[in-house]
Amino acid sequence: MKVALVYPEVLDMARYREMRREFPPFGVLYLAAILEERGIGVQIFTLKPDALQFDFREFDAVGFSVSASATFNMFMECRQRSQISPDSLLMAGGVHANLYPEQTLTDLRVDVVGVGEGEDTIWELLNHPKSKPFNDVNGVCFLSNGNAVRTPPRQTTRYIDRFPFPARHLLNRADFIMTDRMSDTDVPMTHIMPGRGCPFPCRYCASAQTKVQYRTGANIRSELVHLAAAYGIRGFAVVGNDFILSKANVYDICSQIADLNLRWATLSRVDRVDSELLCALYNAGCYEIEYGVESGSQRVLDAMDKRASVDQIRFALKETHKAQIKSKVFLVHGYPGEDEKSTDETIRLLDETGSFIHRVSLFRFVPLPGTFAHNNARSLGIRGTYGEDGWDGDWGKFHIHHNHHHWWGTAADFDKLTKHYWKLHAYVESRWPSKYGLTELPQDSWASQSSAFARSGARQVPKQSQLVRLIG
Ligand code: B12
Ligand code: SF4
Repeated sequence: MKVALVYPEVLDMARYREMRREFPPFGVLYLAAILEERGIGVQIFTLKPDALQFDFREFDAVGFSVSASATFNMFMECRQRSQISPDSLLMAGGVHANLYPEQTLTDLRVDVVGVGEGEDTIWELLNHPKSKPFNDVNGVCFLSNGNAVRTPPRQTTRYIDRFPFPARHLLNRADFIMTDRMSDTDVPMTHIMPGRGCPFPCRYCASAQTKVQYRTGANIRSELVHLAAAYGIRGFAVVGNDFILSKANVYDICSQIADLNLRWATLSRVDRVDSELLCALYNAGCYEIEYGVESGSQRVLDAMDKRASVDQIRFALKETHKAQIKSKVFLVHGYPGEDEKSTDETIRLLDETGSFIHRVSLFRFVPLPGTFAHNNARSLGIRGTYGEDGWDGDWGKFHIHHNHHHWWGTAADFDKLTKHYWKLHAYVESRWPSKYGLTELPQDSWASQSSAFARSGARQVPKQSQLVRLIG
């Protein structure tokens, strides 16, 4: 049996002029690994704005991995233009499909959508005759007599060490071994995913309240040892949600990997670190922590339900500096309620803590599908979201880099908000200049995705309530 797995590559839009790639798709790589382990041949196809059409006729099954809503238009175009055997099983999964299985099923015209963790689901689907209803496979959505039906949810695996390591060998080496990522050095590195899920409720993030799963230190060590032997990595970056959720897990990982002498970077919330933990991270090779700071305004942090305080931000940045680890700060400007005062509070905080900060990434707020903000758009005064009046069917607008879309407030409010954003942007650029002055949306992948959308005619969005019927 041969399976094609399809994922969209997007460029790192913060560094688009260098044509810098984002890092590899872990969903697809984990699925490919489990299938290969069971003797199935897998080929990975990468969607790019100029490569959306493939010949899949030799494959028994095609799986679309719709990892983010922003790329849904690319999948639509691929589905319409590619050649697919009528006997192939067409499947979809990924974050967007998990959020909107019925919409994905009908718009993408696939046989079945996997909802949730996919490793066991995809295996069961491939062993299931396409002609029979998928009632006996948990965690899927499919059409039955013209209605979309969902089967009972797939139980999430607790012990994720059982999954084989991502099948990176199916990609070109340059797609996962990178030399331009470790803070201005050319250390060969790759990305690894030590866990899945996040228990926090941040209202702008689609990872909120997902089931947390950890890999053990020993399992991560084996992956790193393999990556060093096979590809010569000397560093790695942690991918996923916030790394420091369970301190016990982080201590376990640090103690397991310290002697590998790898340089590495990770992500954290500000409220999860203390001096002892930072010391353990440093001793295990950690050289940079990327903090979700988001704002210097307590009012905005509270509105976001960030569950972190401005004092905790100060503490984390100072202690990280003391531990000789660099800090990168992520900011989100423009959550409903943001104004000049809150913008100034963020600038003041950056001013005060600036000597502890090595890099800053500034984003404008986008109500990403799957977030509290998206799901409560009306009460927050947000317009243009899926399922609400004014929804135009264009998923391409849910990207987060250089996104100047007007989401909430009047035109005058938005003008003010935009002015405040540029004020903060100017401060950040003056202190942590990016390689390029990034002021406009680049005319590359997102623009092409939007035109792909226009050509696809994907505006007929069925109402979820018309489609869902739960069977159990
Ligand atoms: C790592 C990551 C990235 C990486 C890698 C992306 C990738 N394609 O894997 C990078 C940095 C490149 C990235 C980029 C972007 N990302 Co991102 N990313 C993540 C993150 C942190 C983890 C994703 C992940 O690897 N999970 C682990 C894997 C194992 O799980 P998975 O992908 O869901 O796959 C499992 C199942 O879904 C299922 N499955 C997947 N595919 C299929 C297919 C079939 C057929 C079946 C049956 C099952 C199945 O099985 C898999 C294994 O269990 C998530 C947050 C999160 N918690 O999900 C955000 C997240 C997915 N990203 C997000 C966004 C917005 C983006 C960008 C649009 C940002 C931008 N540039 O504007 C781009 C889009 C890139 C793209 N190509 O899709 C949002 C998406 C929200 C939304 N509704 O759109 C998330 C949820 C983060 C957030 N802040 O809310 N991202
Ligand atoms: S922003 Fe970080 S802490 Fe908040 S829900 Fe998302 S991943 Fe979790």
